[in-house]
Amino acid sequence: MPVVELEHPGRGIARLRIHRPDARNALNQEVRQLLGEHFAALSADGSVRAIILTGGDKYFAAGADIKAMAEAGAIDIMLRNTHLLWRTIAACPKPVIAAVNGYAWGGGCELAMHADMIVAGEGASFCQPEIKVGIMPGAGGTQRLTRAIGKFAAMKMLLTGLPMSAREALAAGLASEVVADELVQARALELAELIAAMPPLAVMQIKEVLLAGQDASLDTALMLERKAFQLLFASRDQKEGMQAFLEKRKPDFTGQ
Ligand code: DAK
Repeated sequence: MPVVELEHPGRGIARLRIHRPDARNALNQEVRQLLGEHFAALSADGSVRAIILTGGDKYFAAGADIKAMAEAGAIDIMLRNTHLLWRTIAACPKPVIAAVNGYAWGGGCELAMHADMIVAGEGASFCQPEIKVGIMPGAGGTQRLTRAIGKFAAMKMLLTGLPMSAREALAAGLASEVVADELVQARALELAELIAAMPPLAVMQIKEVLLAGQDASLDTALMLERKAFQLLFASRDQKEGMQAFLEKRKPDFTGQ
């Protein structure tokens, strides 16, 4: 089995599953490379409407592979250019749902934060323990985490390396939903199916505007929203959605 497996659990849905159970799904260069390649391909695949990112039923990912970093020098790390692989995930225009069981630690927590929604199992935990091995987060842990849960909660996680339970993560805003461990995959799939049935252009515009707007001034962000809103009136799906409502029938969205 490859260390990242691509599955198609439903129409218009792709699921990427990290599979390195002996290393608690730690992210080595092969995993990152494959994630990057899959995300690039799925981003360009018009038939894909939602992506589930998971580590399966036991572990999401316990961070970057420490064995592959322990002896590395600064230039080795720089030349690995892993930010280019992460960037492919961040740039994915399709909605991404992280289905998290077990550890989402270090780079695993950063990976989950690249998703647009996080469905966590009761037993999941989120942690940025890099400080305990002498480093700090390098794939968004200081920035995406702070944007998600605010300065004081983020500082606590980053400076102490203490884990956050799934329930705490939900309360803090780091998870979208918490469900029983055995329901994580089913719930993620259910949400992906809901989104896959939505008009794809509206889905993409919402994701793009929300993410771009987070780092813009409110005025600029509201303008982005307004422009995207106006643009959607050029879509067939807007006509179909509103017509279907008026005719009291189910809309048939085509992505045009
Ligand atoms: N790396 C490598 N191997 C790992 C690992 C990891 N992060 N986590 C677990 N393993 C391996 C263990 O070494 C062990 O291997 P064997 O001894 O069997 O060969 C096996 O998985 C099982 O681990 P445990 O026996 O420890 O399992 P437990 O269930 O008892 O504990 C644990 C699970 C997750 C609590 C524990 O394994 C643990 O604390 N793991 C380390 C967690 C950690 O510190 N994670 C942060 C790593 S640093 C970058 C961007 C980002 C990053 C780096 C660069 N760039 C842009 C350049 C991110 C850095 C990090 O994530």
